[in-house]
Amino acid sequence: MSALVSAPPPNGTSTLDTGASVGRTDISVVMPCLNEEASIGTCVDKALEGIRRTGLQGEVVVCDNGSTDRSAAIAAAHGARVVHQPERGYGNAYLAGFESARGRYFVMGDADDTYDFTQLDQFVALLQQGHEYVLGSRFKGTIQPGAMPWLHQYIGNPVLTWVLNRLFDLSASDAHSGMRAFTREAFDRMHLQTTGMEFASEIVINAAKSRLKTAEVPIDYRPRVGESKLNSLRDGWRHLRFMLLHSPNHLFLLPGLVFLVLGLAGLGWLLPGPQFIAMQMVDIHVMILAALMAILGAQAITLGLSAKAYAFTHRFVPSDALIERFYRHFSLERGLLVALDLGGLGFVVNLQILMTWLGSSFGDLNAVRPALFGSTLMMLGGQVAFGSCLLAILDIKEEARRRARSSAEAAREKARLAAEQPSRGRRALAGELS
Ligand SMILES: Nc1nc2c(ncn2[C@@H]2O[C@H](COP(=O)(O)OP(=O)(O)OP(=O)(O)O)[C@@H](O)[C@H]2O)c(=O)[nH]1
Ligand SMILES: [Mg+2]
Repeated sequence: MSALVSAPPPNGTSTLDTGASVGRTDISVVMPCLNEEASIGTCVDKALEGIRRTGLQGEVVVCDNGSTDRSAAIAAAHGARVVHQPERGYGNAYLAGFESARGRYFVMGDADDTYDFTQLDQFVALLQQGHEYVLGSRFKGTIQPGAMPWLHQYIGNPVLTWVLNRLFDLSASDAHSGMRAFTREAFDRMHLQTTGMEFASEIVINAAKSRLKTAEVPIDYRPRVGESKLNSLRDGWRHLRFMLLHSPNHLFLLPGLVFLVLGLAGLGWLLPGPQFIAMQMVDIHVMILAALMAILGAQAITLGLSAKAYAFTHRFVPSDALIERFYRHFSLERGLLVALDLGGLGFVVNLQILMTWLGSSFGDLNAVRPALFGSTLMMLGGQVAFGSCLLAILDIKEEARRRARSSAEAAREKARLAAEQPSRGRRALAGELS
């Protein structure tokens, strides 16, 4: 494979020259590159060697992310096709690289010589066997001395991998490995869109959500050549933030449910009077806390359902069983009815207190417990009413889609019946017209 070198365009992502584009392309090795002149040449050489080992045809695509050194020229001189992404960011660089890739198998990895691209034949072999996504695992392979800082090896990576596995019910051994492979079709199905380092998390999460057939390969991880672009704290937080924002179940619904149940239980427990735990009196202060917890819980649940509805209707997630089931039973009217019941009950409790007070000619009133209970129910009623309106708004588009789908299905069913039993079909039609 040969390459010609020309000057990068002033802006926009564009392909430079290539010698790798001629003929069939099976494998595209894509590398993001930001000032990696010390290692990029070796990486391209190793990737070409890796492709040769598979016996297939391939190309190496280096996505230059605004390097100010000679990275782009060196990559091209070693036989890579260089594309340019002026918008900084690990995810941005990869997205531009994949967009221009021509192969049916995509292999990705850093341009800093930490990953051994000659091992890519193991990834491709698994893809050829029918796997759709292959993760290179450094923790199952060999991490050479000095390759990974202590903080990353024993805290950052294991903790982030553990959180990711828990939140998304996965069993990845190295969620932030930079060397992976997938089929072109799998890439399309993942709908990747993040721009920074969290791109690595997005791939793992979306691969799972898209139900890709996955496998892991143990790989070697070597000390980096050149300066690291990673900022441990900023990039670690971006991973964590991304995971939480993509998991409304854990961010909202689970804590919301815990708060609501504990809050309601506390309210019910303290409604008749003070209680004792290990000879300690628990009284009105705890009841106030319980009331606030119940309100916070209901709020978090409404927000969680709204977040899920938003993600579903905007197609961030391919499917969501919980929200689909929820909307099968939910309607604005039902929501408002529940709100009316809750709020109404609270109102009646408070009305009774008022009547008693009036009955005693505005005498001494000691009804803090039932008043707190009643007011909390009224608040919850209001919350359910407003929450139902928001959930109905979020469903407007989806509801129209459902209606169109069911009328199309009804028309199909009618046509099928008419075709199957012309006489019965005609009778049914006649009945409908009459
Ligand atoms: N972080 C970062 N990397 C970029 C960017 N653009 C391209 N890259 C490339 O993305 C790859 C990953 O960056 P690294 O600095 O190696 O990040 P890392 O592998 O998490 O950290 P190290 O363990 O220090 O290698 C490298 O090939 C970079 O050159 C960018 O804007 N930010
Ligand atoms: Mg690296």
